[in-house]
Amino acid sequence: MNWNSNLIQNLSWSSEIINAAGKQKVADQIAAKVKDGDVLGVGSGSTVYMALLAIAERIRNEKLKVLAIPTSLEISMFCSKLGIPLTTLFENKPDWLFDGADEVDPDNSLIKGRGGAMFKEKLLISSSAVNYIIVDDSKVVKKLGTNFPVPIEVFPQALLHVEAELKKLGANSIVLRPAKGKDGPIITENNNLIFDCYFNEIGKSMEQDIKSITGVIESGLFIGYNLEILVASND
Ligand code: ABF
Repeated sequence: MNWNSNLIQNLSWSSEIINAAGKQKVADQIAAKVKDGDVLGVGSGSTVYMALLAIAERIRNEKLKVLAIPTSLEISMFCSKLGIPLTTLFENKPDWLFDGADEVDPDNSLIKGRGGAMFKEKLLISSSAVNYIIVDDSKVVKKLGTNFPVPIEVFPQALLHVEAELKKLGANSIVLRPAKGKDGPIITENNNLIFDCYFNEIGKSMEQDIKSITGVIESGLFIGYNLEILVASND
């Protein structure tokens, strides 16, 4: 391996989050798809982490050469911990990608971004020809916005402007996402803020309507993307 220090080796993921049988099933399905030489787009979240564990085992056992393009700093560090070499969009394009989601509707539209990494997640999904979304059945909903708000990454100085424009689009609840375990808002990897929004209705044009507001970096709405959804039950 490499010079990987204990700082990275000691990273772990809370077992409460990953303790779902469905997530393990889809994680294993993803690991089985990996081929020697693949460049993988790697999303974020605990299901992705479980898939990385299974992929790392195949890499070790079968001496596969695989490169990963991660969507978050957290996942970059986990790849390093697991001995999965990293690359970037400067050098490579993903052959295929896997990522989690918070909600999946009957049209395969998604809400993502609970980890705040939706900008990079969307960039990688847009850069990859084949995209697998891996979820357990608790994520399947009839209508987007049932259990999760739509996260929206906002340039800090645009906060009030974006809030006013979101209200015009029918946002009925807009919360500035708080930092975990300390005062103040959460700051994204791109040094922006996040609104979590509920809307009266999420129509087909909502992703584009939100994106067209000056000051919006990206939203966690994924409508009409080329995605293959892998769902497994928790039974
Ligand atoms: C990322 O991780 C996010 O877009 C999504 O919000 C979250 C899903 O996490 P988990 O797999 O832990 O449920 O994919």
